[in-house]
Parts: sequence; structure tokens; C-alpha cells
Amino acid sequence: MTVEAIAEGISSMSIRGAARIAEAAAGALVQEAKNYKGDNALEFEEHMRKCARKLLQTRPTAVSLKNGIRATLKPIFGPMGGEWTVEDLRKAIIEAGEAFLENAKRALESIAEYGSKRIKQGSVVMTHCNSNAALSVIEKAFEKGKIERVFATESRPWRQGHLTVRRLALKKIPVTLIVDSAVRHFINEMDAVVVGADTIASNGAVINKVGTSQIALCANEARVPVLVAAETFKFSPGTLEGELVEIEERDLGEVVDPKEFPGVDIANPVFDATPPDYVDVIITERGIISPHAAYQFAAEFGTDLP
Ligand code: RI2
Repeated sequence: MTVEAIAEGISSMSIRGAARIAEAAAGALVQEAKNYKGDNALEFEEHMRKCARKLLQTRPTAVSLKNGIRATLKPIFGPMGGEWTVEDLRKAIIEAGEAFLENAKRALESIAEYGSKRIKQGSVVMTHCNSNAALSVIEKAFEKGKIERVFATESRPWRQGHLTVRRLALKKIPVTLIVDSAVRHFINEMDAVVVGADTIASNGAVINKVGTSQIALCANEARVPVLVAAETFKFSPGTLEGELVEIEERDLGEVVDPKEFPGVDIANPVFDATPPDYVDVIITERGIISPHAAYQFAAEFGTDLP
């Protein structure tokens, strides 16, 4: 697929999930590098930067998208001088992008394994939205016979919870779909909350699907541990330098048809920030850390942008 098609897929959310959008962007850049026809290295570099900018404009919150692009285009951010040919650059970008994709795949396996060890035998767990990383943990724990039931929130407005319950039901994992406002009603029955992340700030704040912070607050009050499953490419280097995470505001039509509510203002922020004090652990492919240790991964991708 072309960069345009992938960018359109990410904007419209036919490609979604923080890791998937990063992988789709990295894959699109690799493909673009493979297909590039010109023979001028500087023009090639500018072309790749332009493609990356197009992908970056799609969704603002998940830092995984920026980090996936940074990892793939690392060769052009490095000291290339005038020495590179198109072929050198093409090879370097393909290698960097494929390494990012391979690492992302392996990361999920490690997160599943590490995270599953933190789930107690006979657990009932709650999840929010549709996170591949969180579901990998839950599915691995189920395989180990530790999970009795999963409660999944609907996750308004886009209802990613429907994807979650269908996926779990296909795997024959007992699952209950609840509306977002029923979280506190059920929270005392939970042994853990397991969610993903779109971005983790250098202070350990977790930016995830809107509603996550309310769930974490309820869990904290009920003494239910909150486990966040996230690859290290979801840690934000920009926040180390004071950047604030932009919370995406999506189309109001995702909430209601505004025409049916004349005179009513509607807001549709699709992420929120959970302070580190409401997160027990972050499960990464490089180990389980306290949210207060987030800074150790935040610097890794650098802050270069095309
Ligand atoms: P994985 C999703 O964002 C959700 O907020 C989910 O929790 C997060 O990305 C992480 O997902 P959206 O694309 O990377 O649905 O773990 O807005 O799959």
C-alpha cells in the first residue's frame, strides 16, 4: 500500500491501535524506499521526509507513530554527509524499518510472558478499549489457566470494546461487555485492571483511551492494581524536553449527530492522562517497571522529526 493509502487508513481509523499505526507507518516507509526510482540521494531523502510528514499528520497523540518513523528514518537523521548514494540510503532505511517491525513483534511476546506472571490464579480482570499489548497479557494469562473472566468496557465513542469482546470470545475466553459508566459498579469484583498505552510521558503519566484515568481512579479507591502493557516505543522523548502530549479531538459525529442537537456544544477528546500514582506497573518488553522509572526509556528514540 502507498503512503497515501496508509495515511488515510490511520486517519480514518481503519488502521488503529498505537502499535499498529507505528508498524503501518514504518512498513509504508520501507515500501516507499523500495519503490523509489530516482538516483539523487538528496532528493530521495527529501522525498522520504515528505512521506514521513504526511504520516505524522494523521494522528497526534500516540508517540509510537513518531517513534516508528524515527526508527525507520534513523539513517537520514544520522551523519550521512554527502557520501550516501540512493542505494546506500535505501538499504539503510529498509534495514532500520524492518528491524523496528521485528522488534515490535518480539516485544509483544515478551510483554505477554512478563505480564501474565503478574496475574493471580483465578483472576477476573477489566480492560478498556482495544489494546493488543493488554490483550496479549490477558490471553497469555488465560492460556496459563489464571483468568476466569474479562470485563471489557464499550469504550465510547468509537466502541473499540466491541473489537475486544469479539476477539476474546473467539478465543473462548469468558468475557462480559459493560458500558463505560458501569466501571465503578463492577470494580470491587476485579483482581486487576490491564490496559494499554498510546504514550507514556517521562514522568510516568499514561496517555491512553479516554476513560482510562477514571478507571484507574476507581481501581485505586478499590485497591485493585492497574497494570499498563506498553512497548518501549510508546515512551515519549519529547516530554523529557518539556513537550506536552497533544490530546486528539476527533470528529463530533463520533459522539452524536450534531445536527440533532442544535445549540449544544459537543466535545470529543479521545485520550486522557492517568497520573503515575494511579498506575502500579508498566509491563514493557524490557521488563516490568514502576511508572516513576519511565524516563529511562523516554530518551531512546531522540526527538528528530522529518
Ligand atoms: P496497542 C489505542 O488507540 C487505544 O487507546 C489502546 O489502548 C492503545 O491504542 C494501545 O493499543 P486508538 O487507535 O498498541 O484506538 O496496545 O485510538 O494495540
